[in-house]
Parts: sequence; structure tokens; C-alpha cells
Amino acid sequence: MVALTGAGVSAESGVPTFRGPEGLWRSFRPSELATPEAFRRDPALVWEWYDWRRQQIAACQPNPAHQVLAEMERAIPDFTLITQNVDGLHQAAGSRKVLELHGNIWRVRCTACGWKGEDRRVPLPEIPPRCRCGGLLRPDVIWFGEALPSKVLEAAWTAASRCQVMLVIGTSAVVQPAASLPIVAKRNGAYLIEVNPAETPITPFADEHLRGPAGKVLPRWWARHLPAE
Ligand code: BV8
Ligand code: ZN
Repeated sequence: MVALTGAGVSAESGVPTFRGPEGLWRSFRPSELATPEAFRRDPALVWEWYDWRRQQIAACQPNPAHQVLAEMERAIPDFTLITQNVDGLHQAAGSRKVLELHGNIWRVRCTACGWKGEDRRVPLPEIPPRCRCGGLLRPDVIWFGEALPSKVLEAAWTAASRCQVMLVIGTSAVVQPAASLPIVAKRNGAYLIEVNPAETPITPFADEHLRGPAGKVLPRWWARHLPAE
């Protein structure tokens, strides 16, 4: 089994989604903030936005949907969790193996020496933060126009192409290449279950569309399908 998650799985934890009515992209344009050009042009502005998001996320707890996905990892021998989220809430809920397609907002990377590490300080003491080598640090996330980490993408592609069941939870399925994973699964004969209060480009391919919030729908679904002890 494979679970692919997007911002919707963190919505009930209070993390704003991107494209919803109250989504982040309403007040910020991705082209102005989540691109290497934006960072080159104005690293302080981009870091203001990430520091603000980090402060928001630091106050959020995993919700029952994250908890069920951590339980699935323990209960199902061959289970892979793939996420587009950068908030780290799957790991906070106990998921140990998480394929993070778009990086992690709690990790930073030096643009000069390549040093990479976790930095959980909220708020950041200085903006933009600097590396010990003096170089500019950047959020270790994948911006638009940047390639996804090849090993992670390869693992996700393989898991999607060999799974029997894929849960697609809380994603608007517009960002590539993540949005192609459910199609890869479907093409290879997987049973596709979408968990989302709304319709998405994936809905027509889904064998089941559980319309509702993941924090409510997923625990109910899992209680019905929990593997027999
Ligand atoms: C690349 C990290 C090439 C940073 C993010 C034209 C056509 C096709 C593609 C493109 C194009 N122009 C450009 C592209 C490529 C581009 C792309 O896909 N653009 C889209 C927008 C058209 N992709 C890229 O640039 C990627 N890189 O292609 O590189 C390349 C190759 C080789 C060498 C060099 C270059 C990089 C994409 C990654 C961008 N980074 N984030 C950050 O977070 O700041 S993307 C961003 O969107 C987040 O990561 C997020 O995860 C992702 C997807 O959004 P969702 O997770 O789906 O969230 P969203 O708000 O959209 O939807 C929420 C859903 O939840 C909704 O459906 C809602 O109904 C539902 N929901 C709400 N509440 C609940 C719920 N569901 C369940 N329960 C609830 N309670
Ligand atoms: Zn450095």
C-alpha cells in the first residue's frame, strides 16, 4: 500500500493549505516566494515568509489522519508514505519512513558550502540566517523550477508503480511530478482511493472518493479495514 499526502492532511492541524479559499497562495504568489529567482532577488523577503510559516507550523500538532498513517506503517508490512508537505507532521505523529518529495521546512542548507542541518528556532534570530562559513542559508525545500531529489522521486515512482492500493489524501493534484504518481499507480493496476472534501483531477481515476476531511474520514476507514490481528 502507498499513501500520497498533500497539504489537506495537515489542514485540521491548523496548517494553512496552498490553494484553498483561505490558502497561502491567496495572500502570496508562489512565483514571488517559492522560486530560486525570488530567493536570489530578495532572500530576506523569502525568509520572512518561511519564518512566518515555521512559526505557524510550530504551534500545530499532528491530527488523527497523521496518527492513522503512522499506525498503518506499523500494521502493514509493505507500506510507503509519500508526502508533498514540508511541515514534518507525519514524523511528529510517529511515521518513521517518509518520502518527502518537496523537502522539509525545518531543514536548512547552505548556498555556499552545502552544509545541511535541522534548525527549529522560531522565530529565527536573524533574517536571512547565515551558515558558520558566512554563506547564506536557504530552506531545504524544493521550489518551483527545481528538480525533486532524484533518490526520493525514484523511490516514490517505484512504490507507486508496484502498489496494490494507493490512498491519495488532501492534495489538489496540480503540482508535478507528484500529481502523476496516482496515474502511475492506476496504470499499473492499483486500487485508487481519494480522501478529499473536494473533487480534483484525480477524482475521475479514483475507484473510491471518500468525500470529507481526512481527520474524520481516515480513522473511520482504517477502523473498517484494519488487518485482522
Ligand atoms: C519541476 C515546497 C523541473 C515549497 C512546493 C505547467 C504545467 C505542468 C507543470 C508545470 C507547469 N509550469 C511549471 C510546472 C512545473 C511545476 C508545477 O507543477 N507547477 C504547477 C503549479 C502547474 N513543478 C515544479 O516546478 C517542480 N519541479 O518540475 O522541476 C525540473 C526538472 C529537472 C531539472 C530542473 C527542473 C517542483 C514542484 C515543487 C514546488 N514546491 N512546495 C514550499 O512549500 O514552500 S509545491 C506546494 O504545492 C507544496 O509543496 C504542496 O504540497 C504542493 C501541492 O499542493 P497540495 O499539497 O495539493 O495543497 P493544495 O493547497 O494545493 O490542496 C489542498 C487539498 O487538500 C485540496 O484539494 C483540498 O480540497 C484538500 N483539503 C482541504 N482540507 C482537507 C483536504 N483534504 C483532506 N482533509 C482536509 N481536512
Ligand atoms: Zn556554509
